[in-house]
Amino acid sequence: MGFLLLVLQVTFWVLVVGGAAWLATCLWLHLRHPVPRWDWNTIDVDDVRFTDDFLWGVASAAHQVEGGCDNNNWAWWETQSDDQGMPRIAGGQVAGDACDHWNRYPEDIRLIQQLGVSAYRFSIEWSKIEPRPGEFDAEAIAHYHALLDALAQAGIKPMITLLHFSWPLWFEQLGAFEKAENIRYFVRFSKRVFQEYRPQCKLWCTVNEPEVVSLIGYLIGMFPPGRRDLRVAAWVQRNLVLAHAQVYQALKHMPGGGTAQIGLVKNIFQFEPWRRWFLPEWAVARAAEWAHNGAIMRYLQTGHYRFRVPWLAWITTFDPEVQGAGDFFGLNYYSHAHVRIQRDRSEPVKLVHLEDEIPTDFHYAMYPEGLLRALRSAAALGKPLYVTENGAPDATDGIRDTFIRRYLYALHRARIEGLDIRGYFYWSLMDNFEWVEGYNQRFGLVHVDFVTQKRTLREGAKAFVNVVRNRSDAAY
Ligand code: IFM
Repeated sequence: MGFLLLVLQVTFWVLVVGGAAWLATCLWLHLRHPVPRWDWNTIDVDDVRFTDDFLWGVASAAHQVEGGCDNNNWAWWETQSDDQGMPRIAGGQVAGDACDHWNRYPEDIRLIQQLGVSAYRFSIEWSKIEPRPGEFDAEAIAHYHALLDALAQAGIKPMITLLHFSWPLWFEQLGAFEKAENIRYFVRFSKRVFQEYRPQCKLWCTVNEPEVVSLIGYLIGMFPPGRRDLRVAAWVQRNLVLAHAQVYQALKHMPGGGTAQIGLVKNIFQFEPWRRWFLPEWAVARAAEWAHNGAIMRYLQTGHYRFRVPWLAWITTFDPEVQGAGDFFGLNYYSHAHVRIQRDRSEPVKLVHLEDEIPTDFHYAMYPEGLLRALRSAAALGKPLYVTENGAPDATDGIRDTFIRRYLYALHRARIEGLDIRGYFYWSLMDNFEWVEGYNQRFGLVHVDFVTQKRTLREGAKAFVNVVRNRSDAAY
C-alpha cells in the first residue's frame, strides 16, 4: 500500500512538473514567435502612400511565359512520369508555347505601360543563350537586346534574373547544383549575359528562390530532378547560395559592376504550429522555419552554413564570399502555413491554414501581416529591399482586389516603420505556366486565353493600378 502511494505521488509530481514545464515552454515560444493578425474591419487599407521614387513593377520568368524552352531541365521533366505512372505536371500539361512572350513581347510591354508601372522583372533563359556548353547563341542574345531596347523605349526599367528554376539540359546532366564544382558554368553564363546587357540594365537578380529549388526538387521530388534526399537538398541549397555569391563577386569586378545593383531573391514563408499548446508541432514548425529561412539568412549574414539533422544531413561550411554578398535582398512573399501533426502514416505532417483565413486557389491563404514580418526579418541583413514577387492565384478574380489592397497596406506599413524598401513587383504580369500546376493556377493581373493568346486585364488588377497611379510622397 505504502509503495503504491509512493508511485502515485511520484506520478502526480512528474505530471505536475512536466505539465508546468510544457506549458511554460509553449508560453515562451508563443511570446517569442507571435502570429500577428490584424483586424481588417478597423483598417482603412486604401490609406496608403508611396514616394514617387518607389519602383513599381510586374514580374515573370522565361520558362513560364516565353514558349519554346525545350532544351532545359523542365522541358525534360514535363515528359516524365512518377512511380505510379502519373505525369509530373497536372493533367500531363507541358509549358509548350506558354504565353508566346518570346514573340508577343511588344504587346506585353504595352500591357505593362497600361498598368502604370515603371519596371519589369524577367529572367534570361540560360538554355537558349548557351544551348551547348560554351556555345552562345547569337539569335537568342539578340532577342534579349531587342526586348531591353523595347523596354527602354517604353520607359520601363528592366530587372534581370539570371536563374529562375530552369537551366540547360546539359547542365542538369552534369549534376547541376548538386556539385559545387558546377557553379563555374553558371558563373561563366552570368558573366557573358552581364557583359551583353549591363549597359541596358542596372538591376540584377542572381538566383531565384534557392530554398524552393532545393526543397521541391531534391527533398519532396516534385520539381526536377525529382530527388528525395534531405542531405542532397541541403547541399543544393548551400550551393545555390554560394553560386549567388560567386556570381555577385564576379559581376562586381566587371565593367559596370560597381554601379549595378545585384541581389539574391529568396522566398520567405513562415511556419507556425497549428496548436500553440502542442510542443511537437512547435518543434516541426521551428525546424521547417530554420531549413527554409534561417539557414540561408544566417549564411548570408555570417558566411556560415549550418544544416544539422542527426544521421540525415550534417553540414557545416564557412564560405567567406557569401557573407554580405549582394547590394539588395529580393523578397518573394506569398504566405505562411500551420504545421499539423496527424495520425496518418502516409502524411504524418500536413501544412494547413486556419479556417478564418481567406484561401487562395493554391494551398495557402492570404496573410498580408506576414509580408511585414518577412520584411522585418529581411531588414536584419542591412541591405535595401525589393519585394520581387507577391501575388495570388485566383482564377475567378474573387479575391485579387482584396489581396492587392491588403498586401499593399502591409507594404505601406513597413515603409512607415522605416524599412528601406525600394520597390515592389507583382507576380505576375499575366497568367503563365505555374510549374507542377501547369496552367491551372492563374496569378496574372492579365488573364491569358491559352488557345487564342488573347490578353485581358482583370477587374481585380485595377486595385494595383490605382495605388501605382496615386503614389505620392506626401507621407515622407
Ligand atoms: O510562379 C512562381 C515563381 O516562378 C516563383 N515564385 C513563386 C511563384 C508562384 O508560385
